[in-house]
Amino acid sequence: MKTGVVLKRVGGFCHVLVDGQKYICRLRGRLKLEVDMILPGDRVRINPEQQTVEEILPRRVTLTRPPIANVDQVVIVSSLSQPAPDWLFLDRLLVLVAAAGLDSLICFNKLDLVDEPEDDLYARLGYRTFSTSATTGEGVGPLREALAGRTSCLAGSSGVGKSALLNCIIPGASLQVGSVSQRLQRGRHTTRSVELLPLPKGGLVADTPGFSRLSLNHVEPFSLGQCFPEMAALAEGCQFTGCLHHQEPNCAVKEALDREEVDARRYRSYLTLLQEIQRYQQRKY
Ligand SMILES: Nc1nc2c(ncn2[C@@H]2O[C@H](COP(=O)(O)OP(=O)(O)O)[C@@H](O)[C@H]2O)c(=O)[nH]1
Ligand SMILES: [Mg+2]
Ligand SMILES: [Zn+2]
Repeated sequence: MKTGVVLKRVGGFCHVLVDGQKYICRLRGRLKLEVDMILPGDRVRINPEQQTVEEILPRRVTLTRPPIANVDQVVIVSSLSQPAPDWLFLDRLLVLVAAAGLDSLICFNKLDLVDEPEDDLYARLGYRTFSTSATTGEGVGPLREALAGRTSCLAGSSGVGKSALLNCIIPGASLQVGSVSQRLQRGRHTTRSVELLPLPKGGLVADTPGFSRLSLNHVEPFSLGQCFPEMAALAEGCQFTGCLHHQEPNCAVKEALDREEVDARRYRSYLTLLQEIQRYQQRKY
């Protein structure tokens, strides 16, 4: 018996990676009933001679959209140009990843298209950021290091260069890279099964169609502030416990905002997302 990790599931078969080697296994006996519950990233015990999955090991984390098990970190990819960065979308993804209890890495791609790199606000906020060009390969080394040995998935809008980056990181991955318009023509109903790709230095990564659960409806208003590190750090100084940093008096976040110590654009993102959550909660009751 050997322990491995499921890379993908095709019908009743699992592609399992064990010590760098791939096995295509069917499920044994009663496990057949559980085949639909197996996700890429699940750890399983296999019988290599029989090519059978004998046991599904307990799961640490489950992501539903994209459906992957045991993800450690999410790489949020944004492009510096073409398309221009969508900061609200980046902040929304950062909240989604934090609310899922996962680490986020931010990758600013298409560095070759800009003269000046962005002022790295996000690095100052404590996020791990990377500036890369999938075209020239610049900056891809540190990102490759950050993926080594961990299970990661990529998130971000279509066209920012997720597949191109993975082709750079994994020689021979040959993921389909396309222009934004080509993609739209292909239609939105194209479904791809999720697959984890083994990385050269160990670890796994999924080139997913992105985090498609983009609503924050499952996040509580107070937890939202906890997902903005600069606000979470100040919240203790607010007069009210559970302060939402919006209309409350003596709010340490708004005071810091007035002193320009909290970035105004980040605060606007926060308010936009807060109002979205609050509107949802009002409808619910
Ligand atoms: N100039 C430049 N173009 C890039 C870079 N990375 C990706 N692209 C282009 O951006 C488009 C979208 O890339 P793709 O990897 O398919 O994006 P995805 O939708 O996020 O997977 C393609 O035309 C790529 O050639 C980059 O670093 N620089
Ligand atoms: Mg892609
Ligand atoms: Zn406050």
